[in-house]
Amino acid sequence: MTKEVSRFSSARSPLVTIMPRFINDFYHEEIRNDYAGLVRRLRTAMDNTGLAVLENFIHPEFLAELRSSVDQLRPLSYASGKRKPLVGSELQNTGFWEFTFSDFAIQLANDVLEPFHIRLEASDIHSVLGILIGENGQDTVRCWHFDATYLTMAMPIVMPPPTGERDGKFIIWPNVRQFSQSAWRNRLYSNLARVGFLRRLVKKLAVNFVPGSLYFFYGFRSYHGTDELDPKQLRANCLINFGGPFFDLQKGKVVRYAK
Ligand SMILES: O=C(O)CCC(=O)C(=O)O
Ligand SMILES: [Fe+2]
Repeated sequence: MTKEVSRFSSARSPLVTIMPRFINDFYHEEIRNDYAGLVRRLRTAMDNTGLAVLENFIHPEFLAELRSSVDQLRPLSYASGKRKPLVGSELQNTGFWEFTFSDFAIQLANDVLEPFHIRLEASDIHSVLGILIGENGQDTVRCWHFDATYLTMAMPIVMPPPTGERDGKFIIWPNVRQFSQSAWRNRLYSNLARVGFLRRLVKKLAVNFVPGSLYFFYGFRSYHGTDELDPKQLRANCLINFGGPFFDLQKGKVVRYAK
């Protein structure tokens, strides 16, 4: 067995000794004793409902740190007048970076995706911090789309109070297509989605993200986006993006998705 295979084996917990500080205390036992069960639970929820959740997964102290990073980064996001999602080195030296490139996050993503015969490396992971506030923060509202990713994790940091109206819900039409590296099929589905066909085909979920919880969905397979948002409200969400069919193709990796 090669080193890489054993490293990403889902059979045992990767975290027998060191528990990352971003994980809330009451997950430690489950991760130590039944990591494989946690992975299965996530995969089943993603397959069956389209969205998996680890409630209160982020340690409160770490979440507080992320919140202060949002406050610090906010001016950078609006420096040009228009909103700019923060990516790459802009997130360096923050908890966002620490989580994104942790052994835990990459191992969890690989284990969840294992049945598809997908292998991710650190260079396949890209985080985006979206800070929405004011009229300039409205650019992404109701811009439904597919992500390019196999797996997207959403790590909400600040969310408007869930009043039921214009509270920036996350809307998802989950698993409306399979993973594929075919360019024509990709275009076809994007067009079908744009004209509303796929949206009529499956039931959508509308979710008020809760800061501290961690959400998982198949980005490439799921049409989704942010619903209407009161411009007076601050909404900050970090998306952690894991690989994708066309990124693999660009690298010369042709993948036969096992399901
Ligand atoms: O924050 C959200 O509601 C989703 C944003 C999203 O899907 C994206 O940035 O790709
Ligand atoms: Fe997205």
